[in-house]
Amino acid sequence: MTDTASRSADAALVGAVDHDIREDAFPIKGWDHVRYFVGNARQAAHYYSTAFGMTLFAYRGPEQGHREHAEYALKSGGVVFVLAGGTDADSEASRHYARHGDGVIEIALEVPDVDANYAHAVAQGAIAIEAPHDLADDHGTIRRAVIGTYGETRNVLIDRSRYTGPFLPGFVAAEPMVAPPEKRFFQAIDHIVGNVELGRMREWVEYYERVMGFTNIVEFVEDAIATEYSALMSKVVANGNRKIKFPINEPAEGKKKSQIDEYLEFYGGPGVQHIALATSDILAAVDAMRERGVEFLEAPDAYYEDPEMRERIGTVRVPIEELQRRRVLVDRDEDGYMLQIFTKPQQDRPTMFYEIIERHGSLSFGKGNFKALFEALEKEQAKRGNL
Ligand code: TYF
Ligand code: FE
Repeated sequence: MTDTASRSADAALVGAVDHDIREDAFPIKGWDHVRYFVGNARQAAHYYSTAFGMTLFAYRGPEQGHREHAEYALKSGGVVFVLAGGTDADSEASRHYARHGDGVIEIALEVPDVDANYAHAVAQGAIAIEAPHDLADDHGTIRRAVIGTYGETRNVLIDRSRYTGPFLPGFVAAEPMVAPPEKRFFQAIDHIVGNVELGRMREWVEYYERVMGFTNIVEFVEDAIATEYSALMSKVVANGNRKIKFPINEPAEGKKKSQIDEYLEFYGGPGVQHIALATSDILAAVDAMRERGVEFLEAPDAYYEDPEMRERIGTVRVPIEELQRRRVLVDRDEDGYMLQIFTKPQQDRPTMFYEIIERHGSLSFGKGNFKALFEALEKEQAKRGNL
């Protein structure tokens, strides 16, 4: 999909490391796309076009003989989202939407050999959903297989090396819904986070370790984020080159109702909690998205005026006041620093949200920001009457 130069630029953006893909039991080239089931795909596609600066490039629906769903594929740099809506009450998307509201159904990964990855995963006890099969049209062939993960979420494996069409077989090229922004707001997926039930985090971490050969890269100390602020536990698994990162959260007993319990209750089970989108200019991205009506969680002034925080953060590429004006958070570790901000939930239910992240060497997930972040999150939770 990308040439060598842009591939290495993306690698820096998401904190990837050198890795010999030939020695990997479950080689992955990168993220392919994220597919959502939503209540109204046409309107959602318009929102992601206007508010997130994404560009519609492919479509399939009843006009193409795809009777059950209308599907809109949008991109921003290397990020591809597919929004699928049901065309009648019995469509898969309609049933999923009735139960969960808008949410992620598939996280698709591009792999060099679908059959080899699938065979490895299933031999290691993966939930088998669709064995490898070909999807073809005039533009060539896609090899595809599906394995299960938390809740109803699926991991799709895709080999697109023999395909030249606009997206996937059945899709036709589509014109942008609105003029694309001059400069895109984000260009790569950094990580995708799942929320699972109390006591199940370890199982899902082990699942990715066993089935996909991922490794646990960050071990959050339990009480660093549990009890004191918002009650959750989190572990991150990643593939060999660290391009694919899956943090897994579970609720923990705390003083108040866990934000993870709120999610599980309103989503109706485990699912994707947030997608972190990597940008090379978080200030411009946040300004543009706010201007287009996206709401972000707001860290208090005390966060920026805390001398201990200033000491720990040191110098970053802009004055702290520029971050404070936009409520962008900053964290530093031994490898560098990162800037991040979180949207409020992006659908009627208090379920999925987005993170915008600009990395400068750091592979951190913002541990130093948990207090400020979770206090801001709890304010929203209290407004909803769910704390
Ligand atoms: O992906 C992460 O782990 C960070 C931290 O509700 C985080 O973005 C964890 C839970 C949450 C918000 C952010
Ligand atoms: Fe995150």
